[in-house]
Amino acid sequence: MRKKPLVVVTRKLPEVVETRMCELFETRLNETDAPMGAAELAAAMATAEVLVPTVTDRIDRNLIAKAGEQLKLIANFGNGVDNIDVAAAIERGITVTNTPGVLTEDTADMTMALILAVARRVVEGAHVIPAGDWSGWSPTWMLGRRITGKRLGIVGMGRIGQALARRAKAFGLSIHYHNRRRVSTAIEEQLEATYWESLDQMLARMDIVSVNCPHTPATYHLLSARRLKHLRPSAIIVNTARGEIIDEAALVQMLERGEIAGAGLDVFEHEPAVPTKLMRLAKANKVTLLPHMGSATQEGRIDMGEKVIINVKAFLDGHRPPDRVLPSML
Ligand code: 8YV
Repeated sequence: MRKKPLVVVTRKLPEVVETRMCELFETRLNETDAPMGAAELAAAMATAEVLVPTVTDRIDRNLIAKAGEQLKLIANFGNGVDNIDVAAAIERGITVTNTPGVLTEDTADMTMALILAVARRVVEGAHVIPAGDWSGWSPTWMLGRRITGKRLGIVGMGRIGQALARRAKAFGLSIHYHNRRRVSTAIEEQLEATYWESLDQMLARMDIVSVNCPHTPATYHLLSARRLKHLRPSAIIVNTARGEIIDEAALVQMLERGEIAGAGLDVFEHEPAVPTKLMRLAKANKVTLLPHMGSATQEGRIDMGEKVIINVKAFLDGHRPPDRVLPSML
């Protein structure tokens, strides 16, 4: 009987996902969940037919060049594929898939949570009672900013951007967006969304800006030091996409100087490293920082695993996997 193909999973996945993978494939799991170093990844890519990496694995051109001939599929457990050199993989005849769609609503929820947290000082307020610092209600204490009636500028109107727009509309925000391509009139009408061809002009007029585009070479530091300067001093910015899209050092400087009012960040430029200055700002309640939790729901992670299984199974059965990533999509 033909041996089952070897699938190497780089991190610990939900138990039901791992169980099913072990039923279907010869699966090598990572029981300890310790992220793999480059040498370990190279070793996995030398023997596996399928690699299932996550955002914490950097699969660059160099690693791909060293992959064994048997490696035919990289089935990413995650939507963003900026951890993988997709062009290099395809040149080597390796198919790449991802898990789109199943983390849209969870990520949009977390974006909304960050908008509310920053505007209404939720994290700061939540620390008061456990610290024993509450002496009672006061008319002028702990005042945040109202979000109803404010302008939200969404950078990247894909699935997550649109899911955020639906939520934000229900909260009474007016929806503005910048995107590579203008979305259809039907979607614009449904979301009552205003398209800004010029990102600079949109940034200058928003109360809240949310980053929801993928990280690609074209969006690296899209919010550069120069662009960030367009923001109003009263503006807040949230990012649940990728840290690399904002020039983090420039953002920190503006926050320190009070050139913008606040930020809610779930992602960072050099994860898991977070600049000390940003941690200091968090302690001073100038920013809300979350440890990359946008899609972190039990349901979402199982759905992501299910997508990985479908992609791997389809591929190994000789079919085109549903979530193939092509360089033209990036
Ligand atoms: C995932 C994400 O947790 O899917 C993405 O693009 O950013 C996250 O929500 C992570 O990528 C899993 O690999």
